[in-house]
Amino acid sequence: MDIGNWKSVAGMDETYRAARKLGLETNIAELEAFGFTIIPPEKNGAPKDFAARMYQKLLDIAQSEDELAVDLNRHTDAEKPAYGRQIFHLLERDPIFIDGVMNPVVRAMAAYLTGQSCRLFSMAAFYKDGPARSTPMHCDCVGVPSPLPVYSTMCNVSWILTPYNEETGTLGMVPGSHRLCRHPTQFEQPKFIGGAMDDDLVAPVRAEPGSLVVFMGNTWHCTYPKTSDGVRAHIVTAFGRNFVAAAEDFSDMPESVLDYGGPELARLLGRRNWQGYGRAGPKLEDIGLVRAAYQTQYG
Ligand SMILES: O=C(O)CCC(=O)C(=O)O
Ligand SMILES: [Fe+2]
Repeated sequence: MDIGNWKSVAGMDETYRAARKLGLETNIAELEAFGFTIIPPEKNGAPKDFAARMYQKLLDIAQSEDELAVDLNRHTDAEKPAYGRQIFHLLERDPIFIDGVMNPVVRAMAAYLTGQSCRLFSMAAFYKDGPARSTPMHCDCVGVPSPLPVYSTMCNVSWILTPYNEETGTLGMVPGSHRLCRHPTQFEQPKFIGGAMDDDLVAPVRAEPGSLVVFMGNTWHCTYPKTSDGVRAHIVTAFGRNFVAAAEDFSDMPESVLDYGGPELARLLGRRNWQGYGRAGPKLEDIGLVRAAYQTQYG
């Protein structure tokens, strides 16, 4: 059907038309039904070699950055939320990471899940070289108490950079868990992580490099133990609704990043936030940017 400029779903009309144009309607149906979807490389809206170039940049950073400069990497696997090495604050390191955020498919999925006024929450690489333990079952609504809102407060749009399957320690999703609106309890760890939950409640993500794995913040996920040698990596572009404080502090982004990404990147990085004002109070135009979000969930 034709999607009109429908006031009752203001924001979704435009987002849906964009998603349809990009061939993403099946992915939206999968997100609704299962809480996650895999967008294959041919639909990722990027040049063919994009994921390979992004991966090469990540490898360069992994080699040149002191792993222990990242606080989480100084802790034992048993203490930290995700196993393996993490690499943060990527945007300023190469324009390819900015392209990874501004990609039309990434943006359409982020707007579908967290509204057009969504902002970038973080961009981080999950990087594992050689065998690694599983990351326990969790959902990405960090700090949001249960019951979680039925709509997504957060979403995860991840660039898969290496082959993802059980042996390489892929993500394991619990299909349908996005409707439970709560965090998993300690009893909801699968047997392969040492818990009591049947392993067949978890669906492994099988994806080629260049795929985008997209899931709602409420969707439960973990990772399979990595038994393969070599590197397995994905880069998360996480988005949050306009009222969610970003995990990452983007205030030190060089002007060159903002010039490259343009006004929409600046907005995504919080440069137009109405929150955080001083004595002069918030700017009316910036309050105006989130007004649509209290008319509908899609603005
Ligand atoms: O790769 C991992 O170990 C964890 C990944 C994850 O939880 C995520 O991308 O949200
Ligand atoms: Fe996660």
